[in-house]
Amino acid sequence: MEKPTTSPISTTKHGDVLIVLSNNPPVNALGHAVRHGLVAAIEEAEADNSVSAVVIACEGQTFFAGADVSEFGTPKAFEQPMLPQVVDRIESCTKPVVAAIHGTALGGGLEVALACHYRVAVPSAKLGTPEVKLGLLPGAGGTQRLPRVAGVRQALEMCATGNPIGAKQAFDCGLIDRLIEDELIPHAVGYAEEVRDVRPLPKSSERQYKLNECDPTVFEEFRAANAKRFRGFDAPEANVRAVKVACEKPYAEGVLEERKLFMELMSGTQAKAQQYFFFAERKAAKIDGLPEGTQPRDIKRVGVLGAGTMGGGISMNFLSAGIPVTIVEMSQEALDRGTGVMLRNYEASAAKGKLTAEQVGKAMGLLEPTLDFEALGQCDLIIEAVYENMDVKKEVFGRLDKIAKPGAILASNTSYLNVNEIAASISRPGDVVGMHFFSPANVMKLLEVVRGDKTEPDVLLTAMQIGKKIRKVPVVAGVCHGFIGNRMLMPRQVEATKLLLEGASPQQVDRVHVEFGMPMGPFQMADLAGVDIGWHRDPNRVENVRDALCAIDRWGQKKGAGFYDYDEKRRPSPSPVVQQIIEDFAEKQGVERREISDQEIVERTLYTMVNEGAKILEEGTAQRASDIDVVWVYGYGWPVYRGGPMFWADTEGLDKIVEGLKRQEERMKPEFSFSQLLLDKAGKGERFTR
Ligand code: 3H9
Repeated sequence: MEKPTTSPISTTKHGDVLIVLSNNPPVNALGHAVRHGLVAAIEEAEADNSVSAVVIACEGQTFFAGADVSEFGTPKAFEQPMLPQVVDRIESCTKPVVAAIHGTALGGGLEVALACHYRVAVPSAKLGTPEVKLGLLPGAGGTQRLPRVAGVRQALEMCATGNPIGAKQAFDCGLIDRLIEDELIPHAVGYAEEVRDVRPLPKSSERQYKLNECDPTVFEEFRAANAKRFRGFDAPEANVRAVKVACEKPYAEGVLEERKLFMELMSGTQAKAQQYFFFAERKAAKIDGLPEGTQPRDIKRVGVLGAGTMGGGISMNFLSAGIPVTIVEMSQEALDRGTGVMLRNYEASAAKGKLTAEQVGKAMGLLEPTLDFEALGQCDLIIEAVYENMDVKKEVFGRLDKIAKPGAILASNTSYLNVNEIAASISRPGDVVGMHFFSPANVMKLLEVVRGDKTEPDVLLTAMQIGKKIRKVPVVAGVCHGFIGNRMLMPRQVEATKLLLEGASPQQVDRVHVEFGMPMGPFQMADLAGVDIGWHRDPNRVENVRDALCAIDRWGQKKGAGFYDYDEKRRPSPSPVVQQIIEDFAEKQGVERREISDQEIVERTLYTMVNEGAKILEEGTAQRASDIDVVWVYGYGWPVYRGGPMFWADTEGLDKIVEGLKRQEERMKPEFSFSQLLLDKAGKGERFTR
């Protein structure tokens, strides 16, 4: 095994305990040098007669957060020692090894801890196996050791969902041997001294009793309970199978099976997509062209204008993050209704055990509901969530201009409108930015931060940073109709509607999208959001299928009818009425109806989105292709195992996308036109993403 020139692993002796310390910022990922250093440290402990126990700990913000994902797909990942060898070497150490955990012990990090003979942790630590979120499974014995230590049910939950557990829960299930309130390393050394003479050494791989306790029906139950959540994904099922193997075969065979499943996943497209997305999400936080030294503005209080569904949801994000909110409405009734909904939402979370009553009280205690517009004058960031109309927005911004304090950031939650035009209507355009939340705003992770031509760099930076603070995934977008997400929705909607006239049914179009992995298709989405959104509200003016549906009150789920019929439990069924409306329109417009293939639906509704994404990219409306993918995964439920529309296009091959679009070009005119960037990249055999 080749020795790295400098090692992130250092060792020091405290009495007869060897402290092995990793210093590999930012998250102590288990790259080659760390793996090498860990094995060398164990060899050192074995060779030194004055050492009788070992403590493995990390410097910085966290215990090992897993394998180094940036090594995946490179020769570095295969450099000896690989992680399975490292963990085996730790477990086979003839002297007791104690893992001292703070921050997050994740993935390979938890596998290192599991290979240690004992684990101690601070109460704030989190432990998990998030590999499934990267399209993988724990590949260094984790699926075999975890059920033996924490129990099968717990291991199944952790491996297949990837969600971490807190140290307290880890202690309760036996994953942690002792919780340490303060000064982790000295106490871990104390613990090592207590256990130094205990023999035989407790090895996770040799434990059996928790496996014997396992009820074999647990696997089927778990699969059934999570079927919807895991739909389309390869990795959760592979995790379930690997944990099941632990119950069925001896450890040595189990790890071989685990390795096989790991390699299968690793070589598949889903893992590549999910690993790409891991970095895409983190890259999205970076702002291109930000002048060096730009500092964010201080946000102590946020103002929200409008207590409707959007305003209430937006407010909850800040309250949950401990930031006081002043919320303004025009009537007491609307204000009471809005704050009532917020409270009920919080209480519903508490009922599910996601929050304590105390946390609900604390969040609501930070809310100042008022009818006094001028109260917004004390806020550092004001977000308007009023009616989506340019005149209304300008009027509101004009009023804010008069009362907002100097330096306050004025944000619009508009989902389509021109932020430059709004900014130009007031005396401080540099303070204006778009903050486009997605509905339900307290749940959806995406935040499009719209950078106007005049938006000051520190305003943009503040909006991005506060977005992260309220646990959103903020993405910078430029000004255009619909920004990144809604703009790409438009060509999809246009073609989906045309396809209905040409012979497809709403259910066929929706099925193709659901089979692709989307949570729902365009017509299911229209029914859910409201077919009447953006409708002109004149039942006598019927120019298209949507107008016809709205005119007869088929506004979607809320009316029990839209593109589909709904029963009292909101279960959809195809509607003969809608079918007739479609056929009548086709006849009126002289559209010849024909059989539509699923492939045509893919080409006209999904390939067109890629084309629009490429336009967004070439105009600079998105900073990078991966930002578009982040928008679509977090804002619209694009299946993460396909990476996002731009990554998916790369996977398909851009030449194939262009070919498909060319096939459909005539039918898609006049609305459709090619993105030059797409044509160029396809011509040169290039990709959008790396
Ligand atoms: C695994 O372990 C497989 C094994 O079972 C089997 C192997 C054979 N690698 O998220 P942040 C970077 S799979 C490389 O913003 P936070 C990240 O890109 C692994 N780099 O911080 C970012 O870089 P930059 C299983 C990593 O405080 C910086 O660190 N483990 C890794 O919000 C800061 O990250 C996981 O999936 C990594 N593993 O959150 C854990 N992790 O500054 C993944 C992070 O250049 N990591 N980086 O943009 C996390 O969940 C979070 O990073 C963590 C910190 C909670 C640790």
